[in-house]
Amino acid sequence: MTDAPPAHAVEKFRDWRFGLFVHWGLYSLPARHEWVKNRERLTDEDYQPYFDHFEPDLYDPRKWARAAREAGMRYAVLTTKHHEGFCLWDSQVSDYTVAKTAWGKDLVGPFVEACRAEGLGVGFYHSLIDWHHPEFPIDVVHPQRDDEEAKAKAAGRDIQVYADYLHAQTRELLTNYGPIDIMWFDFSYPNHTYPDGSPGHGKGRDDWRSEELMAMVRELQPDILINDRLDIPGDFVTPEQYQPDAPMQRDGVPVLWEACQTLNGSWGYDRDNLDWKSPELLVKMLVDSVSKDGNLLLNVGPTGRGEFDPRALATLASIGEWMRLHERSIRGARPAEYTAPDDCRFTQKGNRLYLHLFSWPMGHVHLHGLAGKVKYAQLLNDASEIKRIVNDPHQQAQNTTMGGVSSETLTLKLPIQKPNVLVPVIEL
Ligand code: H79
Repeated sequence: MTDAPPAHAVEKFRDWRFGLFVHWGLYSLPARHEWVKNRERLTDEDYQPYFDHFEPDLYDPRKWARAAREAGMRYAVLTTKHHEGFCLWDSQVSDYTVAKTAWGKDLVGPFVEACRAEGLGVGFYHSLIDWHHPEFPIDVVHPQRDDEEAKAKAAGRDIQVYADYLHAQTRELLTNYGPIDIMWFDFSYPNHTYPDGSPGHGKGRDDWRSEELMAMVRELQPDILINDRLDIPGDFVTPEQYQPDAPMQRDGVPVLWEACQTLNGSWGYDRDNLDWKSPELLVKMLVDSVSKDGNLLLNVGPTGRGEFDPRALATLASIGEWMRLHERSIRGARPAEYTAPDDCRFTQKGNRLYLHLFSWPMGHVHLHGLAGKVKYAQLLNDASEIKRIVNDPHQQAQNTTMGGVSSETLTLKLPIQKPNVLVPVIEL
């Protein structure tokens, strides 16, 4: 047993750079956010119709895996169980599973097989929170405060009985489906203070028995990477709907990280939500993550019938077209040792430097510290040459037309028209 994953597993994860998150469960039927049970204070009885009508007749995970692969993703993480408590596999310790619905069969196994067939790494998301289990003390009913309703619901419940269940389910998932690359637990919220200053009761490592759970995960899957939401340090950190400012650190030391982002602000299928991010913004988020040595895990919430809806597919296809032309600057890439100009991001692979231009400059772009270091420059999308201008302060002609640029600076002359790609990349 080890307390860290092997180096080859870490490097594989870093090289992937881009993955698919899938949030799928009973909440896909109300189709108004995966927190609907909590947000709308739905009782188990209110929620029962979604269990009764869950019948994903169009489920074909090969289609999901192919869409991910074509978008340039290299791994996929599925919600085996979200906060609602519904299990997408035939758990032996629960009746609240897909096996007990009209559909009647495991959804996790086919997902794992589809990922493997498309060459994708496989991850399991598993909720620590469980709004269905009879021994889980629900203490977040109202998002702004602990309230009497929550206290009444939590009374007499024994979280250690729930922890046994959590451990048993994790064991099933990591025993029955072969090698799994990522375990993504969600989430801890140690005792906290609400915005109004009132104390909030939370859950953390003692509730989940996190040390013991993590040891079991490593014992069952020695190469797995475990995220950081058990309220003890994990193998990678997981900023949620947030791009960090710089490569992430823990105690001053660089740490593996993965940003997770939604397509439209909801993780579960949310039919009427119109807050869709543009493919351009999503590519920028991917580039931004890689430029800071992180991954991007981009979420799709499939419909209750088991399909990615057309808006999600169109977005993935646009990103895939960009990735087809620019994969070189992303896959296996690392941060660069140079500082990028305003509104640009650098990535680096070997002796190639990739300049990603988030806005199109005014005819030239200035690269400080790169004079004399670049043998050739080209647009990545069409391999068209980009002319380099070395700023020599001794040359009178240049001084009059291009004054004030340091001799350390390499200036690139750009076409007036922005290339017709979401984010242009210049390879140096
Ligand atoms: O699965 C997706 C989301 O459903 C889940 N994580 C992603 C991957 C997620 N939803 N919300 N959060 C994570 C953070 C929410 C925190 C809050 Fe609270 C819940 C703020 C108020 C209620 C926890 C409990 C912190 C304060 C009280």
